[in-house]
Amino acid sequence: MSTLIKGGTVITAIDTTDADVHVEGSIVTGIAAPGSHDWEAAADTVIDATGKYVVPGSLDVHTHMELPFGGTVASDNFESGSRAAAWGGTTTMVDFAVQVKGESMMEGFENWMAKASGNCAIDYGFHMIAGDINQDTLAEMDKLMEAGVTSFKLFMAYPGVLYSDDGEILRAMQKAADIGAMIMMHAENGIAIDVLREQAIERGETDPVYHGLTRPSITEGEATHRAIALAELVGVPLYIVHMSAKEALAEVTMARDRGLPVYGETCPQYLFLSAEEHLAAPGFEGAKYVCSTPIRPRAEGHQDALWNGLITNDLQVVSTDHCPFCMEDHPTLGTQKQLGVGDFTKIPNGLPGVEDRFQLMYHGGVAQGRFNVNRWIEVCCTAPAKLFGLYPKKGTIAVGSDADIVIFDPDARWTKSVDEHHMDVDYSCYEGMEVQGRVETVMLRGDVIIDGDEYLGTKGDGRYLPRAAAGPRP
Ligand code: DUC
Ligand code: ZN
Ligand code: ZN
Repeated sequence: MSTLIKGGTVITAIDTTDADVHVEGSIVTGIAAPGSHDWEAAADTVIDATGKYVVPGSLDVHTHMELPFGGTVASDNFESGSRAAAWGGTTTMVDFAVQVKGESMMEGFENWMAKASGNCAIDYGFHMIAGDINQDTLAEMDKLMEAGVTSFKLFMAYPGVLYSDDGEILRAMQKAADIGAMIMMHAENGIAIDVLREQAIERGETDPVYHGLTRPSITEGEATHRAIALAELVGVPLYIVHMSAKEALAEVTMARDRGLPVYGETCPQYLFLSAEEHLAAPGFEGAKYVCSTPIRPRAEGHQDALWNGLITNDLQVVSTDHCPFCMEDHPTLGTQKQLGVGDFTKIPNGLPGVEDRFQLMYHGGVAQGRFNVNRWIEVCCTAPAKLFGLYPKKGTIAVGSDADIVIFDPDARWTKSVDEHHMDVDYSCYEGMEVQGRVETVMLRGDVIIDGDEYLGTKGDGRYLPRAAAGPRP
């Protein structure tokens, strides 16, 4: 089965070239000047991409499909969430398997494998959330590396649930350094935040806006500083997830300037939404935007700092932290965001985004003139693939790479709405937003799975991706 994609502009993190792309089976087998090779006659399928961008399928390396959280479960399961990802031009996701207290890491990994396998529309891998660090579970990290889980997430937030103290963090970092793994950090001072939350509730401050006010940016900056210090002590690569605070970005920037292998990720919600407009929306509306780290006040300059961090490469990756919960009762999962009516601490943390990210980043990054198309591909495709051991199989268009390819219309203008998205959640964070740039066709390993308005894939198309350790520093 061979496919020719002709007439388009092929964009990678480095190059922008008018070229034909030849695909044989699941692999890219040729990239050449338009019409210079006689591929058309023998091709089983010819896709005309004239006037369109031909870009790599993107990677979302931070999703939480069907994550149990705060007495409910994220509303997108692996089937619905991965299909929605495909609609948005994402062909690889790396989700988080969770080890809870009292459980082994392997149990956590096997549980998440069972949820995902046979259900995903796109290729998938796992990071491991280490929720119970002790001598036995640390020893298991070798086994996880063998299974292709080469990154471990720790929490400085959520005391009593997923929280690790500094000693546990240090031990996990030491082990990760020994075996060549990456440490991912949810960097917020959860102990301080818990005090602020308790005090707010005592004062009767129960609305969603207090979620953000009790997780001030200084608590993210402090935790980021501490995480970097511990990682430096041990000599382990550190990736700070879902950064929303300028103070945290300043810490990552300083660490990188000192030459440390420290990396930063942000998400569209921190680039496009604000505490003033969204978290502080009237009534219970702000619950839609409750996630951790929180969406921050635009007036404090966090958004501008984050965009700037993407421009300067102090931030390397844009992922989503996709973890949706419905505002009204979910048909099978029941009450979700409304668990927190009258008490913001009970609002499940998380919001939808897996379908939005790639197109939004074109809109905000390229169409609005902040960076060029190559940087868009770098932060959404190439850097995540490199950092998480999937490059060059994923994250670029090159001879020998998987034929995960998106045909993208850079001129299309459309309005985002819950009515047109495919995520299993009853609102869009970007309702009514007019955007430029749209995914038209999506190919997963040589098969077209999205063609305009049609989903052509089948449940279970996605394959598990055992990941290598991160390569030499990207
Ligand atoms: N943050 C969220 O908003 N949801 C899930 C986990 C997390 O860290
Ligand atoms: Zn987190
Ligand atoms: Zn997360």
